[in-house]
Amino acid sequence: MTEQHRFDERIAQEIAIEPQDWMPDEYRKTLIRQIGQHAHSEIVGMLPEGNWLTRAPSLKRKAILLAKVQDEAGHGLYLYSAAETLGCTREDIYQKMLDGKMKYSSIFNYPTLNWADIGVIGWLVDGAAIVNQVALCRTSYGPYARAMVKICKEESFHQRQGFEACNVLAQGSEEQRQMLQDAINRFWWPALMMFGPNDDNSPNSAQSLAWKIKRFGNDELRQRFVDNTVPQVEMLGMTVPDKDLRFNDTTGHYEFGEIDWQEFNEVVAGRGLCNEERLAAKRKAWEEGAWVREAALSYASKNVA
Ligand code: FAQ
Repeated sequence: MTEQHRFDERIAQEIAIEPQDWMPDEYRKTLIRQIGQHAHSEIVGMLPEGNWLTRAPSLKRKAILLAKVQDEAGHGLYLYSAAETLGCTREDIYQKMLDGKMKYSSIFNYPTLNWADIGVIGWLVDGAAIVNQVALCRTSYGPYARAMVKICKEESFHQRQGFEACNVLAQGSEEQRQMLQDAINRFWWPALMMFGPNDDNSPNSAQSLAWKIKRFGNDELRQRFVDNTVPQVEMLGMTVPDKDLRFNDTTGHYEFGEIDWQEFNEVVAGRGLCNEERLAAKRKAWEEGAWVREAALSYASKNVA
């Protein structure tokens, strides 16, 4: 039996591929790309919410937000570790992100303008992330699948705290309700974009599905998110900014309008509202943290001797 054959059999039988196993070069490359981008998203994703840590409306909200942002850092670290089991170094892929040669999720290139944005990020952005990541708990690469299990538990807390914060605003003053509706209006479409292009425009989907790296197509997961979330928007007494949204009694699913793919492509190409600001912040942190890396290396080398 050839190595390729053994690999194909493991995939067919749903036996996880582990770091020491033989795998096709393209499978390895695809995983480094996806896990690396996922790690970068977690790390860059700390910035929009970090922006509100010093302005949270109460000590309770501040403590929750601080815990959430720290969780995102932890997710980034698991994911960089999972990527490293494939033979890349985190310095290399991190540098590629800083140089704009590796992507991170489009969603983090939108600004957080008011406190409601923080609730809406937890509710909608982490909500979308969970739909995508629950599916990845069964991805074919063992270290990625295992990282996803812990990450999903934490994302679930993030989603619930976001919904709870939105619920408080929804029951507040007219001004608070307007603030919430405004945040939903700005984040709804970008949240739908998190699932990536439509399946017929998704160059990586067919192969990733065949390798069981992805377990569902982009459109199926996006539909699941819309079906889960529209009733929650209604529960808050808010509206979805989509005039084409309607429930189809026959299919049991919501039909929704066309995503602005031009906007998606612009943001992914680096021309969104905050792309430059986000990368500048990460470059600054990397440069200013050089002394910490040097000190840690020096300490480690003394301990070895
Ligand atoms: N943004 O052929 P496909 C979080 C790129 S959750 C930017 O469909 P694929 C939690 C794609 O990379 C967010 N780029 O690609 C959190 C590809 O480009 P490439 C992170 C996008 O990989 C919450 C090209 O378009 N989650 O961080 C986007 O099969 C709150 C063609 O697309 C993950 O990364 C996009 N939205 O499917 C943190 C989940 N969509 O690489 C802080 C894991 C597509 O060929 C605060 N990733 N592209 O040059 C995945 O499931 C997949 O990679 C998809 C894309 C579904 C994102």
